[in-house]
Amino acid sequence: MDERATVVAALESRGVAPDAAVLGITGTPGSGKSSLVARLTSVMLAREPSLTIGVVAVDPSSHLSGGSLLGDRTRLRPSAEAGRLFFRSQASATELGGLGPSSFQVCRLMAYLFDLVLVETVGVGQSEADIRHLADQVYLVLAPLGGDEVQFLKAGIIEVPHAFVLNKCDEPAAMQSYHHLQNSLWLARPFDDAPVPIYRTSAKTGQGVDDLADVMLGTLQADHPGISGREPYFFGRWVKDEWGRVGMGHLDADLGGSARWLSSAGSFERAQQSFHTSLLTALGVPSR
Ligand SMILES: Nc1nc2c(ncn2[C@@H]2O[C@H](COP(=O)(O)OP(=O)(O)OP(=O)(O)O)[C@@H](O)[C@H]2O)c(=O)[nH]1
Ligand SMILES: [Mg+2]
Repeated sequence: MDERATVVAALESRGVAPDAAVLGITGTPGSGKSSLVARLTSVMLAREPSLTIGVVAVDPSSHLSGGSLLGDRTRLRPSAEAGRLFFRSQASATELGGLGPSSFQVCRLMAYLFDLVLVETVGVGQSEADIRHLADQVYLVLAPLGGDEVQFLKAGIIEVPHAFVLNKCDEPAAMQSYHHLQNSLWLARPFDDAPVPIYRTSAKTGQGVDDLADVMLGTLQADHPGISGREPYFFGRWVKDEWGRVGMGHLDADLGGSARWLSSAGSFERAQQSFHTSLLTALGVPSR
């Protein structure tokens, strides 16, 4: 077992269950996701004295901007917040910054350790639709007049978020972009029961950040399905990445699919280990 599996096993043996709410913060490069996350976490930790938050940035550039930005802010924070915020930057699994099975495993481990997990990803294409398989709520961050609405319409990703955040509202073009976005959504998502919320924020001035922090804290109270329910999808992704079509065929035809295999194995890590053996056996390769 690797270290991560050892930690999960230790937590499970103490009866700890992964119960965090997971929120996805996605959006175009430079729209202010990391700055916003820094502000939001600061407000949330101040409001809720016992709250703990884990942040994962799955982002090719986060080591340049987001990571150092949050790191700097974390160092400057008052000691009351010390130990309640954890930041982890993760190289993306794909060139486009999409999520992979290892992002899932990092989030799952964090879900054992924190009350709230925030996942920052760059949303540039269809691969980003993966975030909805990981997060209970997805927020898409846009900057004024980026033309992002059109880009997201084309990529089909406009259907993914539960809410939009128009950041950089301190900029003069913000109002025009807000109306543009409202109109695009009306056209692009005609089947929504209620209009999808658009929050207006400025990570620079702090405008609108308190309101958005309240909305996010509300998710902690609401029912969230829990990270375990997301295992079958990411187990399937792992099999596909590691073993391709042969692996998927074995998983579906011989083992009854991800959910069944996971429940018979008892944990994600054990399912991975025994899948390896099972596939080699099915292929007639003697195990060492
Ligand atoms: N005017 C203004 N600038 C902002 C705001 N939020 C972020 N910025 C600036 O925008 C730039 C990008 O901010 P980041 O927070 O790194 O954006 P990001 O979306 O995390 O960027 P990547 O992770 O590289 O995709 C930085 O120069 C920020 O200072 C805002 O609300 N208003
Ligand atoms: Mg960032």
